[in-house]
Amino acid sequence: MSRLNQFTLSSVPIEVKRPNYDYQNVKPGIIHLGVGAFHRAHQAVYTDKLLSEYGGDWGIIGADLRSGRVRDQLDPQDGLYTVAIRNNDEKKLAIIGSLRAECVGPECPFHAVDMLASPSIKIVSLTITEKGYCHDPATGNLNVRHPEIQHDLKNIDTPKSAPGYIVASLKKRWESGSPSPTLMSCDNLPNNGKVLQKVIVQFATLLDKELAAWIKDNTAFPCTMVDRIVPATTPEDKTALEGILGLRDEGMVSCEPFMQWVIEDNFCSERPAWEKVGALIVKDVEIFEHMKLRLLNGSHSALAYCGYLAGFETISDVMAEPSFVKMCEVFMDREAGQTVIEPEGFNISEYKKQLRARFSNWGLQHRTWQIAMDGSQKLPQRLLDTLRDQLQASGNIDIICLAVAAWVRYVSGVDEDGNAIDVRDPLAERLKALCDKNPNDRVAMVKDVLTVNEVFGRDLRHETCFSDGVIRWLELFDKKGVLQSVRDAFPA
Ligand code: NAI
Ligand code: CS2
Repeated sequence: MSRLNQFTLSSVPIEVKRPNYDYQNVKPGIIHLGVGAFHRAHQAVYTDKLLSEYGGDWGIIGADLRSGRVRDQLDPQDGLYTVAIRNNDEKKLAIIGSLRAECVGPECPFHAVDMLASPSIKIVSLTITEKGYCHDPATGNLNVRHPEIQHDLKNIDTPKSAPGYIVASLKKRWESGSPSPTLMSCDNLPNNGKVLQKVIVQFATLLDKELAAWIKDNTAFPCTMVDRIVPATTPEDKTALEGILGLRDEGMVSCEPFMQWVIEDNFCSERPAWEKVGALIVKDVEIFEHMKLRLLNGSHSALAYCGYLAGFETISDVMAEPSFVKMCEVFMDREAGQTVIEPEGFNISEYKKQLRARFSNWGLQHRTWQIAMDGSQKLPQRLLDTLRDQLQASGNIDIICLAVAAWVRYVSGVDEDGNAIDVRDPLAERLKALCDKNPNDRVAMVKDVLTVNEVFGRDLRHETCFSDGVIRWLELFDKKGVLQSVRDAFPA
């Protein structure tokens, strides 16, 4: 089967949207670190629309710091790939041309640093997952004990970590008198720009205090809120697309119709006019970010851990169970919902209904296992910040306790049928060891797990209403399983 590329593009069905601009000659102005599924379905789509309607030197170079997988998918396709927008049984296709080239850090760190340091690059954006920041999720500080940070501080010319690559490139710019780019995080982190700034400045300070001062004075780190549900691409997705396109597209991604991008107006360089294609440029992102991280992502994690343990493969499967829908409604209205502020012009009750409809979109095979990944890096901003606010307010924390209990059960590495769970998390080993210390004593287990400062800080272990709530749910799960526990608690 032929591949999608510049020569076969004209053969795709007429209804498939394609680049109507000279995508092969667009000058790059952006480097994106972490060219995963989300970037290809979100920032690259906004930028493709901008190039199509307004032009500009805003081609994107994708830089991957882990593997050449995406480069190998896109290079044979001249950077072209398809976004398959799924809404239950509806599907719309668009071929994107904004990703112009790929560089792979581990293959040639010098080249990647040089690309990042190029004066023509005005924006360095990131979707490297929460763990890519090498930070302590509870405090946002750089984790100086991280093996890659340790390596990069001694080998800054051949970095391995994202902070290392970024500081190495800023050092080159500083030394050559080139202006700094804007560094724009698009990861699901609270105050993501501030988290990025903190780890970059703390890393640079350990390397060269003058460089750190230059970065502080010359670089901008806008915060963003990003939203589009983009599951990992499956072989079935690619086969189904092949049947429609009549071409093989190894770089395709599937996603929902909804997309939203809120960007802080804080740039030290030129930027694409993303507001012309639907992004919101605002003074303060925080209320948008709270709304999204706590309502969408908090619900997502609760549904993922409970749903996985209850034996559901995808989020839409979980939402087909009325008691989980009820749990989600109560969480959104009485727990997370009470801690967020409704942004001007937003109808938050409509937003919550829309979230539940988005979760129920069975056209997206969004696996509970995928969302359950990296929970140690996700829980703080998705559930524990809400918990702290609730502990100071009305104390509605029962579903947060339920979600944390399901997470503890999940990271113990054994499901309700006694089968091993393939837990993917930077702290997986440490968490499992803590759970294995007292496998049958939930009080001791919870006490041990709450000592993980990177996740729970130093305060939450002292909140007995929280620890007692988690213990209660864990003991309920032992007695009657997650599904029955949720059905009894949230009769639909
Ligand atoms: P993905 O697995 O498709 O891509 C992850 C990317 O991060 C890859 O390029 C990988 O090489 C890179 N990466 C992973 N660990 C890294 C590390 N330690 N250092 C440097 N790079 C690293 O995941 P996807 O779907 O693209 O999501 C990435 C991030 O985008 C998420 O973690 C989240 O922060 C954000 N996001 C994802 C959404 C989604 O629905 N998938 C929606 C909203 C935000
Ligand atoms: C999901 C998010 O995988 C996960 O943790 O909760 O990627 C979610 O799909 C996005 O934040 C939606 O914008």
